[in-house]
Amino acid sequence: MTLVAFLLLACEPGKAMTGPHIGALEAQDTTDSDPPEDTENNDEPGSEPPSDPSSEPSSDPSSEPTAEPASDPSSEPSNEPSADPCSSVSTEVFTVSLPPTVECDWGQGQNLSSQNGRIRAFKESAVQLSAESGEQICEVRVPFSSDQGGGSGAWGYDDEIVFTLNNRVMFASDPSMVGDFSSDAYGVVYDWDALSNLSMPFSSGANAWSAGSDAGLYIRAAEVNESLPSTTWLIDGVEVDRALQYTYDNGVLRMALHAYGDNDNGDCYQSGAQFNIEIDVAN
Ligand SMILES: [Ca+2]
Ligand SMILES: [Ca+2]
Repeated sequence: MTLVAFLLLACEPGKAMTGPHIGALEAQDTTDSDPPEDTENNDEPGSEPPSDPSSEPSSDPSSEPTAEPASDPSSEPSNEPSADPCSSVSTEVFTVSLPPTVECDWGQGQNLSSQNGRIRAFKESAVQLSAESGEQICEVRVPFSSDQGGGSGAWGYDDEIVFTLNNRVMFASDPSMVGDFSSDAYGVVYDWDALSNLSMPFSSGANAWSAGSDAGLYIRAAEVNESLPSTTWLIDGVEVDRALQYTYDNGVLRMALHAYGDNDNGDCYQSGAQFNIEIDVAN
């Protein structure tokens, strides 16, 4: 194992919810035949993604798109013959689990006190993987990229939600939430200070913002402790790759859900998501 996964949970462990109300967003394309360590084993009818053979990656995983032989005759022939560490990789499959959150901690940490109609508090559910010293992450494949076909399942949130990849926004439940965020080479940078105390959109999710071109994201706000069966996470692969460049540059991969509230019991709710990712590490 060359990568270490650990959870950064804002929710109190005792508040982690289990039960039939909690859905799990699962990858549509699960190429790993071994079942991951899924302790929740959700068997909700209708929440299982269809096994669509057309969602299989069309590229042979052994064909290593990152391997670039020095075919350019103008390149210096006297240099080392194989300088690209990613010319030979090993693929590891990780099950990413973003546990559910509920109930804002008003006035604690970075949270503001409760106030009706304003974005006052958040709860974060995050996973981070770090390469060991000297290890090079060559490629990451995440199901929510349009390059991988997306992931579908039962999922819900209340009042609003933002999903980030390497601290760059992949989607937000309302466009107004990203309006004050800045951008850099990796994408739109998440910034709680720019988001806090804005007017709470109370959006349905039908007008959600996603990075890049609309690739087919489908999210909807839910009642607390409920999830909606047909959620689809699907983000423009160009923007996913842009955010993943941070991982290739820094050896760290982080994904986080941020759920928001204004003043109600049950705010800062999201029902939890789970999916598999593949990581190519240089041999
Ligand atoms: Ca309220
Ligand atoms: Ca609320």
